[in-house]
Amino acid sequence: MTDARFMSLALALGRRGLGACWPNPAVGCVIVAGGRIVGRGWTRPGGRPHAEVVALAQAGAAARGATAYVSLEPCAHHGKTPPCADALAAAGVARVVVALTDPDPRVNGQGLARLRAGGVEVVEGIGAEAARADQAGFLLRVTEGRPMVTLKLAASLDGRIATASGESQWITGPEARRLVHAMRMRHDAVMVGAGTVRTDDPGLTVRGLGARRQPVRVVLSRGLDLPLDGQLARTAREVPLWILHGSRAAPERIAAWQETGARLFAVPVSAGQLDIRAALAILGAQGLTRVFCEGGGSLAAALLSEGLVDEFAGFTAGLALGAEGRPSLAAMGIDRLGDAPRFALVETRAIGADVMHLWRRQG
Ligand code: AOF
Ligand code: ZN
Repeated sequence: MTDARFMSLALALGRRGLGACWPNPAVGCVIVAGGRIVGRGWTRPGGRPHAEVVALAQAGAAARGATAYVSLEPCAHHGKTPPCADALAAAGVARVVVALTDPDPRVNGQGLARLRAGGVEVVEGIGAEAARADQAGFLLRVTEGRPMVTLKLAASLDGRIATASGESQWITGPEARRLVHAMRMRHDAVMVGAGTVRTDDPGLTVRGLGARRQPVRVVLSRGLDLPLDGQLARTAREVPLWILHGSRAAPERIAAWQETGARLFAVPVSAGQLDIRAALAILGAQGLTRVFCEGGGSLAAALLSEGLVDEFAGFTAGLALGAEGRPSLAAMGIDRLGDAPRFALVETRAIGADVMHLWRRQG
């Protein structure tokens, strides 16, 4: 097998950790000796041990003279564990193939330098494009201080999410809804606006997939006028619930929500709306790398308008609801096509009776 094939295995292993490793990246590692895989590892839930440590433990003495494929530059810093770069060199690994350098200032090229200093041959950039997509959340948190945002919208063929009377259950079928739960599990947090909480009373948990870890539930609500007797309030002690509210929300509402076990964060308000960039900066500062936004239309439009939607998962169901149906997005004030956020198609998937298109932000 070629370097590219082994790296794609390392990337696939790394993806297993997505949603479970924050604030750390989900890294994958494959160790190959004499053309055989002798060790595999991926970053463990909570972010430690690192992928290389797991793979080296499996490889044991077979690591001597082997090649290690790692989806992100091995770390160079002494955290709770010694640097992975040193561990690879000490195990006698002869060659390390790396997809991407790690922009964390504690690493940032120093991992590769340590490997070279230890006499290890280093090859960079194999599988870099795929690694950049997988690591988008970690990279954005380190370089821009915010998590990546995946926006999910499920709509009719004509882009409507409910009838005029508000009926919306269900537009997409059970297979699509199951895929949504699988996507939630691959993110650190699920985020919705206050309107969605008021109309749908969602639980926002991952159900039916044997999930051992639930994503953090994030609600944005300027005035904190959310039902205290709904599913979120009832489960706030079991599954983390973070509420980002306007800095002038009523103190008694803040106190009542704190009482439920939710964590509250005040966000500046600009032009009558929560400052969405400030909100994402708070989530990034808390360590979140991947946020899955499920609407509603106002929050989705705000994120899109600000160019903050990195991936867009659009589910389309085979029915038409007409102009009286409710649109999936609030107004975005776009007059010219040139001002519209644009996305490039990554994947098309038939799912039950529906279709899912995955798009990635352009630019
Ligand atoms: C690796 N392999 O599997 C991961 C790495 O808090 P610490 O000590 O665990 O360090 C966290 C940093 O380690 C994180 O910001 C990133 O730079 C790197 N993550 N490195 O060699 C891994 N998850
Ligand atoms: Zn490490």
